[in-house]
Amino acid sequence: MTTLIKNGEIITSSAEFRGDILIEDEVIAAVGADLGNTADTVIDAAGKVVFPGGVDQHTHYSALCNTGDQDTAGYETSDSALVGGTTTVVDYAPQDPGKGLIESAQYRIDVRAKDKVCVDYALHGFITYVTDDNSGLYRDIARLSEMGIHSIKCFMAYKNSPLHVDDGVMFRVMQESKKHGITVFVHTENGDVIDEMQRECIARGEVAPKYHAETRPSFCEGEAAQRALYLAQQAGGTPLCIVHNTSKAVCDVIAEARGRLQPVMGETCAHYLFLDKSYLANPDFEVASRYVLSPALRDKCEQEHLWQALRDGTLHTIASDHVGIGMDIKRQGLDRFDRIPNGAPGAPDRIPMLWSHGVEKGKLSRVDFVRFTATNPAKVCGLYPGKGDIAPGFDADIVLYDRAWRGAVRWADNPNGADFNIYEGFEQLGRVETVLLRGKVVVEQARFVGSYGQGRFLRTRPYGACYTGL
Ligand code: DUC
Ligand code: ZN
Ligand code: ZN
Repeated sequence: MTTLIKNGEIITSSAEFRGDILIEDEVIAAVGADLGNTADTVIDAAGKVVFPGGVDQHTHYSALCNTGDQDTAGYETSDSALVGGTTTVVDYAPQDPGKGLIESAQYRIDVRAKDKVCVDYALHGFITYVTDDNSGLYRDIARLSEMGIHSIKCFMAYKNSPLHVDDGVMFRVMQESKKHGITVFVHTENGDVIDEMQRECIARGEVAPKYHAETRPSFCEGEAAQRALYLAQQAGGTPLCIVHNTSKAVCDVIAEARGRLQPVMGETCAHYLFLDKSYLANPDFEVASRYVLSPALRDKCEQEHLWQALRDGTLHTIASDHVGIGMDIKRQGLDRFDRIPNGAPGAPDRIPMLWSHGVEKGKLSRVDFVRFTATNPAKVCGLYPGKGDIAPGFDADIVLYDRAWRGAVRWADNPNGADFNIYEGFEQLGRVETVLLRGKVVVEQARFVGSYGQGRFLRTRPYGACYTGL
């Protein structure tokens, strides 16, 4: 089965040119200026921009929220990520209650994702039950590699919750991870300081959503990153990826570590580039609580620092931190901001928002857009080569984007598993028109035409970008 995409404006991680892409079965066979007209299917891409399917390295499908006992929206809602141009996610696999990392990840593949997932997916291990005896945890880290998992997340925030990983355990996790080719993904916020600030704030009767940002300032992010990096160095040089960076404070710390050649990669998320903490100040809880994310939205001036950090190589990837929770779950924190479950959906909007407000506004070159949304995440997560670029031998995960389309972001146009969209009403320049997943058309005229369960579990390679370079 061959497919030919003709006459597109192709953008790869290193070049832009007008040309054709020949696909044989699931894989790109050739890319060139004119590959003829002979194929089982020919797709006319004239007037369309053609780029690799997005790789979103940070999503939370079917996962326990950080407060309460409810799950986020399931893998069947990843259809909307595809409609938004993302063909691969690297999803977090938290420990299920009473289960270890391995058992939880296997259950996720066999039950949670099976017959539902629409995108290809890899998994990050995710420590959510630290106990007094963590020998089982360390044994599981040694076995993650056998399952094709080469990353694990530690939360330095959320003191007093089962998510919190203290410095001692994190240090041991780093040592074990280094031995087994695993990159440690760290949520760097100082849990002690945040806890203290939150308790003082609540005691003063300051309980509205806007205090979420006031009680987790950016110095907490910078300090925790510094500590994590120092510990990783002492643990033997464990590769780190510092996730969802929001501020100059943390970017300066990452830049300094990279300057001394420490293996560390930096991620930011689309919402930190386009939203700021004024959204949390909305007097209507139903609106403000949508923007309770952690780390918190910052002052607007931080956005420029993040763009700069992307351009200068301090940050490498732009993820969504997609959390499909609706207002029924957000309302758990109606009387206290610290009880509002953190996170918001974003996977479907990452590509259109970055194209509209990054590329079209001159913040990002087209090639950088491809690098930050597809190639670099594939590298960081050990999926490259294979995913994240347009070149012979890569999976034929391809987006045809109609630059000329004009409209606005509307939840109703691409429902995301929750009942709101944090970018509702933002101008949208262009839209994802067609998506191919491993050579098969799964989005046509901006509508999902694939099947539930079509997504494939992807085994990652050890140490991510340490071998592929960034
Ligand atoms: N961290 C995440 O990575 N996602 C949601 C909430 C959080 O704290
Ligand atoms: Zn986090
Ligand atoms: Zn997250």
